[in-house]
Amino acid sequence: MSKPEDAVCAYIGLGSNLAEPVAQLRAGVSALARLEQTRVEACSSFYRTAPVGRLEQPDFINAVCRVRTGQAPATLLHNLLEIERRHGRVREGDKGGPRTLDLDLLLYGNQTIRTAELTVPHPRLHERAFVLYPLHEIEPDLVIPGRGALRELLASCAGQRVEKL
Ligand code: PH2
Ligand code: MG
Ligand code: MG
Repeated sequence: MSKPEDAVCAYIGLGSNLAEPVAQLRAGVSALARLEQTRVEACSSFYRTAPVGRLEQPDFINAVCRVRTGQAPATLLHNLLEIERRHGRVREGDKGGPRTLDLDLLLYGNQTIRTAELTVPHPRLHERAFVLYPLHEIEPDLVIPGRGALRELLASCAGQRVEKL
């Protein structure tokens, strides 16, 4: 990292429910570790989770990584989308449907970002057990900008099936 003092802590959600999801997530974590100016500091366990939204699709495998990065949010987003593409992600008619690899920028420091391309914190993160449980595993005391304590958000989605592998 060229200027470590500029590096920011960011959280990335990983998800897959197609083409060997566990292998997809492992490859996703490796790809994050190869990003420029970026170090993977922590990775949660992998979780088997019930699909949220479109229910008629296979269970997902989900995880969350904490990275320290010198990349600006838009650059990091661009690179996450590029990794998804390299892992066979096809986006036509994708809307919440099955996917080989999904990499979501969940949090970028304590920043709130709203551009045409990117909303941070991720707009649905606070209501999704498949994000909150792995996030809580690696960062139990986290406070989500605009949403409050992660610990308290967890309680509100306790009905969603999430099983640690
Ligand atoms: N991703 C979605 C929609 N629904 N459900 C689970 N369990 N895990 C996901 O990663 C997921 C989802 C859209 O990104
Ligand atoms: Mg997603
Ligand atoms: Mg996504």
